[in-house]
Amino acid sequence: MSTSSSDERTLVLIKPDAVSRGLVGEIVSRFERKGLRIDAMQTRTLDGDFADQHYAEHVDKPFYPPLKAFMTSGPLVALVLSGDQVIDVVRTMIGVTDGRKAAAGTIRGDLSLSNRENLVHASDSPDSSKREIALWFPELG
Ligand code: FUP
Repeated sequence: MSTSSSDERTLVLIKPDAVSRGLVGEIVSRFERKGLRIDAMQTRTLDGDFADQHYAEHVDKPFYPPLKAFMTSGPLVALVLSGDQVIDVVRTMIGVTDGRKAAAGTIRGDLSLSNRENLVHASDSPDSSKREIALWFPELG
């Protein structure tokens, strides 16, 4: 697989609903077939403090308590992916937040019917990618 110094990185989480539904292989396979590179991949179970750090921008929102309960409910798989324009490419591949509204062909559009249990997280900008990779995989910094 070709790489270049201009390749970006992004932080992806395959959330607890995807793990419990046996969809990790399906989701990782989509990223691999796209041509993205897996730089790190690890199973983790979050505690509440780590969830608060990851979702710092959402901790005061009304939907956060059930989101926190969901994200700490079981193991998830964290990945760092790299490739040309990987941040935007992966956001397009996962679809909009609400699985009921996400386009067919996207991960959420094909596999989720929920606005909360929507299978995947992916960094939404270079700034969030940098922050999230430093939080999840400080050894890659
Ligand atoms: P996204 O970037 O698509 O993951 O979405 P957001 O950053 O806006 O939201 C983060 C997570 O909060 C979503 F993946 C699911 C959850 N969420 C809710 O549970 N309810 C909402 O109304 C909005 C988001």
